Amino acid sequence: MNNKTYYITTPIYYVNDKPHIGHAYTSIACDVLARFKRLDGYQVKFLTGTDEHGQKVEKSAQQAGISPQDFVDMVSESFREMKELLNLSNDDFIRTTEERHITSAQAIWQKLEEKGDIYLDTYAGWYSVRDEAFYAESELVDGKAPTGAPVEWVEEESYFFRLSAWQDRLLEFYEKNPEFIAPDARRNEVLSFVKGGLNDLSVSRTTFSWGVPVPGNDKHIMYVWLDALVNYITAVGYPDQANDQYQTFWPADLHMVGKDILRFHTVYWPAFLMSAGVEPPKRVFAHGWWTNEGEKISKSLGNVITANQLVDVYGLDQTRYFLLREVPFGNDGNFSRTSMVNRMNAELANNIGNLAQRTLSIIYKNCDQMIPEPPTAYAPDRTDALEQVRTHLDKQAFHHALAAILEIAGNANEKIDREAPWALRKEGTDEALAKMRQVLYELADDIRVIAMLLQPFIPDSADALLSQLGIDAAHRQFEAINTPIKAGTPIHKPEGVFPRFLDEE
Ligand code: ME8
Repeated sequence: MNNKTYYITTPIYYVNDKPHIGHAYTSIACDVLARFKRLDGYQVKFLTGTDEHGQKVEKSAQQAGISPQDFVDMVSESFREMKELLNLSNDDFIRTTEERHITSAQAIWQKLEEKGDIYLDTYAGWYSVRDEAFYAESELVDGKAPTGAPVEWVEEESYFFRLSAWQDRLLEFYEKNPEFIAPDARRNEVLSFVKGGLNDLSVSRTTFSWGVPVPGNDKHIMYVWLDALVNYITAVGYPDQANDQYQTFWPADLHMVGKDILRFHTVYWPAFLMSAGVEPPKRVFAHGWWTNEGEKISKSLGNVITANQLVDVYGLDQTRYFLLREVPFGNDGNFSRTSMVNRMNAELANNIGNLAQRTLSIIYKNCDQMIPEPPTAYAPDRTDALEQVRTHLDKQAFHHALAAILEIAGNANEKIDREAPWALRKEGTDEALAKMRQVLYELADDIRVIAMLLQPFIPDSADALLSQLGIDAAHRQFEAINTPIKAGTPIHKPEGVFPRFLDEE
């Protein structure tokens, strides 16, 4: 039985929109971590899915002129298709309209109620449908939500969650779990928000019906955020806490979210869970926001970059690589065609692709189409390289992890230029040919390590490289990082893995 486990989640996406660069970003980041952990010997659960209730979705269905159920069935499918499109390795895909989830959401509601944390009153205040969030008068900026979303006045009977009573326990929880909120700047934001005092939270609505009915009073439906957050425990079988999945995977190791939904995940969610007697997740990482050529991405500006467009124009692994390489994870990022093309050409095509193509072509032509025998054994300790990548990824520092891998490629490129195996072959003496075999063997093994470490980021291309090198599946797991490539392994005629992008514009 494997006792190293890892449970990672994306937010569940609203089905009011097609998947775009932002959704792709979060999902790819999670996929990289899930793949890394699997290669590192962990039993992994990677969850994603769709958030299908609430006023925003109901409105979108009305605009589309179809029933909410038909609408969510249709749009959730385009999110499910991200798995194929982006080569995601999620183990489950949850929809909040599923029976398993409705059971789970109602069960937690009953727990909160038994605990005395839910009471009936009247809500009178502002609501933003776009954000699916309640706002205090004092939070409004020029009559709008702080996010810029329009707000409407709502006055209706509502159940409340006694969030105010959880202030001290939340602060104590943050104190005891300094890794719970990342990056640090976000942690500070949350701390000062909670220290400023918490109001009770309205957790039900009565003026529309597209949601989970409140147990015992189906005039009310549950607030979409309470409903949505629960997905993370539904997927491990809640309310059954004795089952295998729950026992193995809860508490989750990481909820990955965008900075827009930090408060829901780091204030409301742990409060709900503690109230229900469920352990909070271990960590929430809030990443930054993408703009397009310097502009905020929005439907109304018509500058939304869909996940499909990215893959069609630039390629799948190129997209995966760019998104995690371009921006220090946690910061905001700007998408531009120029920087995308530069990264693809300079780093994937030149730095890694050429290294592999040059090395393998010389081996193919001059070493009987097999990995040559090196005169001197070459088995450097690769533990440190792996450890560096692991440490960076445990902090969600994707950009540092990639930089560490590129450094190995940089060193190998220096080696090939310095040792010039083509010149050694030309020289042709026994001594020169022995040296050539040595250099080529070393380079092949360096490429093996680079490709192994790149597997989580660019799975198809890394697979192609490892296959060219004749590395079998068992030797692609990280425990085999120190098993050098076998001399005598036949190689196929090498084909370029990273085409250069020729910009017609
Ligand atoms: O908030 N840049 O769903 P959502 C980076 N259903 N990331 C972006 C982005 C951008 N421009 N735009 C979107 C919801 N994202 C709720 C979540 S979870 C229990 C419920 C990503 O469809 C980012 O991860 O609005 C953000 O948090 C998420 O999409 C919001 O997706």
